[in-house]
Amino acid sequence: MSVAEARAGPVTGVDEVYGAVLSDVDAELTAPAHELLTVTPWLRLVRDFAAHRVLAQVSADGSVWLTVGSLFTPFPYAVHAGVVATGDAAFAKVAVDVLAAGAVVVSVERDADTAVVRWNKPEDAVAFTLSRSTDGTQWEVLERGTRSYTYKDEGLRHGRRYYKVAAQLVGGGTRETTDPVVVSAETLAQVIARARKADASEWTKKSYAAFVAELDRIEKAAGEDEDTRIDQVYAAYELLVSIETLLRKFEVAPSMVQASTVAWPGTGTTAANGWRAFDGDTATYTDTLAAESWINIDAGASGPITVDRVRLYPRVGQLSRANGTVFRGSNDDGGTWTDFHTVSGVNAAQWYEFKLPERASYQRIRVYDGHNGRCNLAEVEFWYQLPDEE
Ligand SMILES: [Ca+2]
Repeated sequence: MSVAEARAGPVTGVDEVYGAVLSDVDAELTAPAHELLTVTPWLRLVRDFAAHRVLAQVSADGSVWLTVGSLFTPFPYAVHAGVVATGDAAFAKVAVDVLAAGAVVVSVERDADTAVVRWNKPEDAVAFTLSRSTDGTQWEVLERGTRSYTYKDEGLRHGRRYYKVAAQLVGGGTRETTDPVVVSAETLAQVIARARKADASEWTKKSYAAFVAELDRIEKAAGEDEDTRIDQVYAAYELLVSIETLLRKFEVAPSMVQASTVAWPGTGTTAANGWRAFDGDTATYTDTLAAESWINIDAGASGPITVDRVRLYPRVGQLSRANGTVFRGSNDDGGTWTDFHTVSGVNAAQWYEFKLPERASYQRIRVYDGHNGRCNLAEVEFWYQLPDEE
């Protein structure tokens, strides 16, 4: 490992009234074969003093920069900055530069086919106009007079997009970006590589196999137009069918349910008290009379109850009472019980879903509360997954 150091402090002649001195540190990284370093051996740190922000940018050629990181750094005006490379890398051609005071600095990031354009706010700027070009010559205005400092531009699947920003100044007039930023769409190889990283467990086996087969076909169709093949990869995502489509809810009927006591302070029946956790209404909840209590669900002829996921909605106003609730099952008429899930992490009035590490299947399920939560659950649901057939 080696270290390159560059000093970026105040520079004589810069108008400090603006307080927006921007310092570039350009460095070329040389290192053993590493994909990212091979593709983008240039690194640049841009410090926007006024915004206390440092941008990390990479480049293939030292002229077109893509922002890959950003850090809020509330340091004084003058800092001595050291730059360190981890791993077996070395810096070469290190240079420090200073941008004009009050400069409009535009940067761009890309996530798949979305470009995110960001710019700073010079002190004398009141609004901004953002323009885009696909060739660096013909420009179209995307935003005029905006007070935002960011713009999300979707659908970047081919070619390049250039962006420039003009600031409207408080005293009238405008100041434009010195250099437009440019971002390239992913290559076909990158689009395919990203597609292949899709998590197979999120999709039905059959649909995932069709997706992979389509990727294989596109990859082999070397004679076809590259842009067409990129569009085909995006279209292939439509073949994927979520595994969630195979989930089914076990229908709990009122006749299956019984709480260990009637409802607090002593009303109704034990069946009615238990049913409040299954009646489909998040405003109603089971509320027992004892510190140790439970709700039994006996599936009867509809059993067993097969469970891959438990979903629940806590009692609004007593959210934490859901935590510590134990789900247990019995196949010997309640003689013995096996715990299969303990609730934790509930702290908001919302639905919670718990994926069981392995399937539970029982004739009877008990929602057990030994922590004085009074079985205060507004809704409980048992979900199972249909077989995922090839
Ligand atoms: Ca309810």
